[in-house]
Amino acid sequence: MIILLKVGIRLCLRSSSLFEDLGRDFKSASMKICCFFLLCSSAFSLFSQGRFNFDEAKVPPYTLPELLVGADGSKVQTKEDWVSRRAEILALFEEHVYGEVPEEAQKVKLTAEKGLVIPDFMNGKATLKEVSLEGEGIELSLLLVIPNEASKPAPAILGLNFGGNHTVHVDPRISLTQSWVYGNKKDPLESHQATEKRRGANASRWPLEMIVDQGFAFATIYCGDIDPDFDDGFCNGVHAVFGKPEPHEWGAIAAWSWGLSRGLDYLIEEPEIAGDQVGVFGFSRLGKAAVWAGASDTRFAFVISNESGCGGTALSRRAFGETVKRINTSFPHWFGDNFVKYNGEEASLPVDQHQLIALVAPRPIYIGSAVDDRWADPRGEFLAGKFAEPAYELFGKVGFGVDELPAVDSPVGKTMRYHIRSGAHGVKEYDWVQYLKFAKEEVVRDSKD
Ligand code: GTR
Repeated sequence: MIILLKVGIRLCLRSSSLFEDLGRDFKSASMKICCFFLLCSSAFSLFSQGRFNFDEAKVPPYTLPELLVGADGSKVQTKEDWVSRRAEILALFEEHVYGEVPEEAQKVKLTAEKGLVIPDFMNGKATLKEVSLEGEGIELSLLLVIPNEASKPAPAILGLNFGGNHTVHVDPRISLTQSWVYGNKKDPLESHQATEKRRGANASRWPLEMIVDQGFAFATIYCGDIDPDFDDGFCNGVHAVFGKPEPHEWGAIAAWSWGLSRGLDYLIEEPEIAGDQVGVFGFSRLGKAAVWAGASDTRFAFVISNESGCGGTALSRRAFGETVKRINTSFPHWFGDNFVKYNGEEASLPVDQHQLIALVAPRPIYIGSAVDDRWADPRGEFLAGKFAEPAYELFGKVGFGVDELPAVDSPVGKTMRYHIRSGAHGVKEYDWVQYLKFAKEEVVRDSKD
């Protein structure tokens, strides 16, 4: 909107110099109207942006729901006590936030149909396999990259991608997705069908060589194979297969998480993958899905959240950046319909996101923020991790090990880790260097102990 404002002012100035050149009477009514509307819309946008708080000093006090006190008031003191408290928290997130996965969807077993195999992928560093997970009219295309040199079975990282599997690497042999894809300003894609143009378009987010060089396999599924990311009243994707959800049932984030679990079903059976060392990774909206997948499916050995923000690892009650009302308004299809009740009413939510992180305990979790990604509330992500620490402590696990937000580009913690990277919302090489180091230290090493 700053740009709009500048354009509006520039047009006003240009129109006034035009009068001088051409005479006052020449000023066209349409020019005036155009300038007026541009200025009004910029002012309106600035006003609405002002409804979101980006000032630390203006965050009002808030009280978080108890982590280690059961619904009946009993105190959780041991990891044995945690079992029932964990179940209560999980049920609250299902009911009020992400929505429950319908029973038939929980029971589904997809069949793995093997497809393309490229044994010399990335100059022979890895073998690429395409596997189609099918059943009940669902077809999820999983792309798997297995290091050729590393010891097997290999630990793996599974993450959803935003644009189709062909966008994660430039190799022309990777199949183009057949699912609905997003358009953008440069390439509006009115048909919403993938084209060659986007091959490798998101490759910078997926440093496959680095992942493979560190001995990890990598697997990805396009989120649109599970549920296309637009509001269609829950009529497409897996929602179409299992029926229109009730208000307490799944939105797109829960559907994407469900898809991640179907990917894991396959990886557990894949002989070249260490099924007990598969972590889940996600960025932004797909980071929200990754954390919910890790929280709800304990078979995921570790969780990596890259700037998942509101509805991910940022506290909802902390009034900074994106709010529950805003996310439900911009993306009405992401959460279960019950979540709308908490628009502007974060204080009455029965849960907050520190409890989501606690659901991952005692498994390792890495929360990555970026300093200029204020919309996602980096401090709120750090604090959610901090307030989840007591659940990890029940298992003798170490949390971040610091009380204050660390300096930029200085990761902290052990089983629970956190960094605030310099720069904006995105996935950078810096992030992956930390995530792989963490996974090696916390997961691969542990399993060999
Ligand atoms: C934003 C949304 C965020 C985040 C992001 C993304 O517009 O407000 O919650 O998820 O999109 O996924 O890119």
